[in-house]
Amino acid sequence: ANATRDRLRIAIQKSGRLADPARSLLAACGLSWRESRDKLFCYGESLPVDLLLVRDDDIPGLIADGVCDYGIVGRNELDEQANARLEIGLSPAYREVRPLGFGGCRLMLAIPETWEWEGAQQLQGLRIATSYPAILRQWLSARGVEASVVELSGSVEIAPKLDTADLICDLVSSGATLKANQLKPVETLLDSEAVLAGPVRGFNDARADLSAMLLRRMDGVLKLKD
Ligand code: PRT
Ligand code: ZN
Repeated sequence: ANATRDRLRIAIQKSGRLADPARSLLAACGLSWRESRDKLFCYGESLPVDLLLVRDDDIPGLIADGVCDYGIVGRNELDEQANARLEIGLSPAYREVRPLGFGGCRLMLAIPETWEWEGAQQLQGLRIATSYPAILRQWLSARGVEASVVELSGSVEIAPKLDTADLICDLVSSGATLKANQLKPVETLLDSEAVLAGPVRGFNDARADLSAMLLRRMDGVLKLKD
């Protein structure tokens, strides 16, 4: 994990919502690449900064294991995996370095439209479907609520209809998906957006200067954006 390297390696989503904006941001920082045939690795040409194209779920772990130095990932994914690591006694091993201003969404509790929202205590004994079990468990325990967390990797919003859960905790942007499933958002657990995630400790090799330059350029690009 602490191997010396003279190139910087950044993990980004291969395809999905964050893939294009992440590449555009890095290109705006002056980076250019030559893609490998399998399209999983992009070799940095203008600077020694390479890209690894992966599932977003893999990004926190790749940084924690030292396989990648930085990653562009949703705060929701980063926090979920940090909480999951804490639950088993591991330190996060990565941190949020910069918010990036795209991929905005909120992790919210949503209940059937016909219910009246009376607060967290109402959740006692209920079943909540989510892809973010660690964040949800943390939120519930901070409020002294015992509910059962039903972990689903996708299609969380149909769980109440299928009666596999009473309500859900899911990402919301426009709210159209909730509406289409007769659900209404009632509490925000997390305000999320894409972030640059990086190591907890600095580098003691060529990556230190590269990293400083990348952050400087990124700050310049982000400032231009707002
Ligand atoms: O394949 P891979 O595992 O890499 O991709 P993925 O399918 O896990 O992720 P992807 O591409 O769907 O999302 C990547 C990141 O985008 C998420 O982790 C969030 O940080 C961010 N993001 C921003 C969102 C949304 N907005 C969003 N709306 N991720 C998911 N959604 C879902 C939402 O849960 C709902 O089901 O999109 C649906 C539509 O949302 P509404 O509210 O506009 O209807
Ligand atoms: Zn994913």
